[in-house]
Amino acid sequence: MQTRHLLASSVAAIAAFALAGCGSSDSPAATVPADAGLVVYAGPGIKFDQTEYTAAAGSSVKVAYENRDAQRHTLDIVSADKTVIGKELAVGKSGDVEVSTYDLPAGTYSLECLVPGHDAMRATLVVK
Ligand SMILES: [Cu+2]
Repeated sequence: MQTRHLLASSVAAIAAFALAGCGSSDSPAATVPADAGLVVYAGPGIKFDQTEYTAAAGSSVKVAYENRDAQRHTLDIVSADKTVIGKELAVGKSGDVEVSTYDLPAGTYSLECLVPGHDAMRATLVVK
C-alpha cells in the first residue's frame, strides 16, 4: 500500500513537472503578449472593457484576458450553438493575465464570464 502511494505521487510529480516544463503558450502569463489576436479586460466592476470585440479568424488565435478588478472573473468563448470553445480563462485578482490559443473560424461568438452573479459580463466577438 505504501509503495503504491509512493508510486502514485511520483507519477503525479512527474506529470506536474512535464506540464510546467512544456513551454506551452497557455497561461499563466505575466503580461498581455504583443502578438495577441484578442485582448479582453475584466472590470473594473462586473463588466468587460467593451461590449463588442473583433478578431481575425485563424486556427491558433491567441487570446489574452487581464483582470482589472479585485475579484475573480472567467472568459468563455461561446459559439452560436452554445458550445464553449477551447479553454476557459480565469483571472483571480487584479493584474492577473491568462492566455490561451483558440481555433476560431469566422463567425459571431459570445464572450461570457461564468462566475455566478456575473450575468452582466456578456459581449459579442465578431471573427472575420
Ligand atoms: Cu466576472
